[in-house]
Amino acid sequence: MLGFCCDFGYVLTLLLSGLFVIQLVSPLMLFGIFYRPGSAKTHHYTFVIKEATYARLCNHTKTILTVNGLYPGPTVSARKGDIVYVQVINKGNKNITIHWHGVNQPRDPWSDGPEYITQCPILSGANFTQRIQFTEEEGTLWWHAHTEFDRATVHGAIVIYPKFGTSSPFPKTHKEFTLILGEWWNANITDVYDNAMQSGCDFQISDANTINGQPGDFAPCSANDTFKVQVEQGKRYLFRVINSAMRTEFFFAIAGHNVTVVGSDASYTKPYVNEYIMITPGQTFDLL
Ligand SMILES: [Cu+2]
Repeated sequence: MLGFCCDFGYVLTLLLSGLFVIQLVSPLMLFGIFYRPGSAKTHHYTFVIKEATYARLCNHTKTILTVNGLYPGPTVSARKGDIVYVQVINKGNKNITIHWHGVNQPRDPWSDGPEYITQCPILSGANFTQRIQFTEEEGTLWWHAHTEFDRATVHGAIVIYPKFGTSSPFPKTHKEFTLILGEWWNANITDVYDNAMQSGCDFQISDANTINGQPGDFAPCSANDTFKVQVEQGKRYLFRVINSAMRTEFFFAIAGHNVTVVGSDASYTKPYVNEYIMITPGQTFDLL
């Protein structure tokens, strides 16, 4: 009996100490399994919001709000699992926010962009650093201003590559291109917004549709500046198509070719072959 008691106590002590060791070790083990040095990176970008002069459609020169003077704005690129810090310096003439369209931002919605919903706008003359974590997203998204109609010119692509050691579930491509579909107004975009708000009528229709900020070659005075890509016959290309338009749904096709949809809104899809895609504002498609 005594022996049994001792044995039992001994076993219990062993068990308890074992549990303690397991409790102590398991987080370390998990840490060891999932932590790969250098696998996730931190990136830093600086977005200076400022006015810049652009001319489209037969010298309709106007001042537009931009990031770093660029229209469309700079591409943010990272790998899945990475964290990006964007310091937004507002040198524009109005308050603004930047939104990371389609990024989940788990437990960190406070710099997601929608003005007066997840954050106050960044005042003219102020700056604010926003953190974007790519936890689930892989493929193509975009960022844009989230104040009034500012996103008409304040927008750019987000490209999220697979983690190191993993690859996209579609055949390798020779090269990739980002195509941001958008709209150009000859009028000041703030006036377009204010007129619609004051009258209660629909927004004035844009003067041109654009690809990477350029109207098509059939638009007036635009043939020389049309966005062009060079491709070689027989090679496979990835096109990241983003609809940054304020109000227009687009049909997009490549003459003489079918397109294969392999992703949408930073998620891979079952490959789908068609002659064209229909893309709504805010949406992205990855096409082969
Ligand atoms: Cu959006």
